[in-house]
Amino acid sequence: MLKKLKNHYNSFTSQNLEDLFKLDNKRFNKYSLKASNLFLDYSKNWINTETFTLYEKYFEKIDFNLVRHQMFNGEKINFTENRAVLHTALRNSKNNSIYVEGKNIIPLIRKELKKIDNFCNEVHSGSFKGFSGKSIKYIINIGIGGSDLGPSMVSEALKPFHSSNLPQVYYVSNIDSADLIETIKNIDIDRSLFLIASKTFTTQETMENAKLAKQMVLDHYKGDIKSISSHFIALSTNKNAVKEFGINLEYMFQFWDWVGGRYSLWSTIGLSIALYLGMDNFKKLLAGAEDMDNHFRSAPINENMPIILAILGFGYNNFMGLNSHAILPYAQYLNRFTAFIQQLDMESNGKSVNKNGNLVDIPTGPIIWGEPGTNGQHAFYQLLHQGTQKVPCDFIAIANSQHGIDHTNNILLANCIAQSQALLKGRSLNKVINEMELQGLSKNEINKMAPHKVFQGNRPSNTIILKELNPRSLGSLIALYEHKVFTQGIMWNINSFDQYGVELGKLLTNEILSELNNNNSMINNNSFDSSTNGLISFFKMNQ
Ligand code: G6Q
Repeated sequence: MLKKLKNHYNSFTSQNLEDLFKLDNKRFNKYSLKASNLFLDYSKNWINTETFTLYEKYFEKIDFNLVRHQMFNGEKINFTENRAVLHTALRNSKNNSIYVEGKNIIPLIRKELKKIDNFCNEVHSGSFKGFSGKSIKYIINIGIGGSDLGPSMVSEALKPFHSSNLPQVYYVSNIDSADLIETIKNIDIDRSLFLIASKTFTTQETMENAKLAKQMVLDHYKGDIKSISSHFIALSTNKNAVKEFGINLEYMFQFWDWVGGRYSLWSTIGLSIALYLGMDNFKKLLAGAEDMDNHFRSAPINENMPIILAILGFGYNNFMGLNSHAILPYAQYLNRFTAFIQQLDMESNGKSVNKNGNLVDIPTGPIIWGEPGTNGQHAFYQLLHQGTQKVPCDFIAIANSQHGIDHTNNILLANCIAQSQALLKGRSLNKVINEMELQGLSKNEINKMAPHKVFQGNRPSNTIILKELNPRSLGSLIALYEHKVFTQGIMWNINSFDQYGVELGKLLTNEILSELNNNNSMINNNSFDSSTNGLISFFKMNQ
């Protein structure tokens, strides 16, 4: 099957994307679709009806429908960690029973959601008070990776939905103390609530930052330990560690091992979102994701938005050697969106061993990167247009401005459309020469300059449009990418839900840390290479 797909993609190499439009004036209509609050134009890609026919067969071969069902149904598809993968259950408003190890988890989810709701009411109404009796105005989420990127991206994206009577939110993730120190400058401890967000409650960065914050609060209240339960709450799966830290278990918000870190914003890890934007908005975010879940579960392959994105990426990565993918939101509020998708995609599908334990013989997850437009246009787009490698791009645009300033919004949208058009059409040598002749340039000048002004074009892109950036459409957008990544994981036959690749660095950090912390000038660990030794010594000599 993969051979057939390879031959199919080989036939594309002689097809210029722009010519596909010339051959078929209905191409845009054929290769665009609306689904759950989003619109996708994928016409500027190598794709045709045969592509879908071939992938339909491929999906049968890899039992795609079965694995998709297994995920939604709570089977332990994360087999290396022996866990179900059920972030979709967190936004399931209908189904009354999904079982994990014989236990229906839906009532557990509802209970925790209700707890979030009640707590938001307490904080928003001012009945939850800090140790000195003042209401809460500042939320500081301390967490990293999956316990930070999702909530911080959503809070940034939906800023216009924050009303000024709700608390402000800050996110501290980096072990570099600058992160916490700079945040503390903005807040008044009497009115602050620290959310310690950690699935395991053992992550070094989060626990060290949490301890620092705890010490600051204790110093502020002259060492009175009772102050901690008024200013710290926990979002975690690890009751014992939360208790040991000194957080009142009444204010521990639970989630479960079947929620992966990078899929956890829908769980109690999203508490900061609900506190900052209000519970109604948090529920709309969940509803938007559920819209996309329903679409993903039911639409046929050629009308299924996440599957279409997955197919396109799979084809580029595997058969056309395009191993990098840019996510380019034309929306300042989506400033952190690419960073979020980067983790979602690269941590899920950055794998080189398949489900059978063998090394893969095809490329898996691509490099995901990008920045919001139009800023990126003045930075790295040069390479997108004239570099030696083609980079498939996802442009993400919002039809309506958040602030009713249509004039600048249309400039933004025009830029977005122009970029995908330029990638498609390019600018030929003949066209460049004609333009230069019209400008009255000499033959010499034209010969010297013209090659540098040529754009090859023939570069693929998608454009995803949200009518408005609101909780519901954002929920759908995030779930779109979650399901794209899931689909590709099945296509590559890898486990998208573990992340052993982040373990080794953690292990080595502790060995190096003990060398950095000891007072000896000699390094005790003789298993280090000379570069590691040299770097440790250099730091020690310069501290
Ligand atoms: C995500 C990863 C990772 C994780 C962080 C934080 O899928 O597992 O980014 O979220 O390492 O882990 P804790 O929530 O356990 O602190």
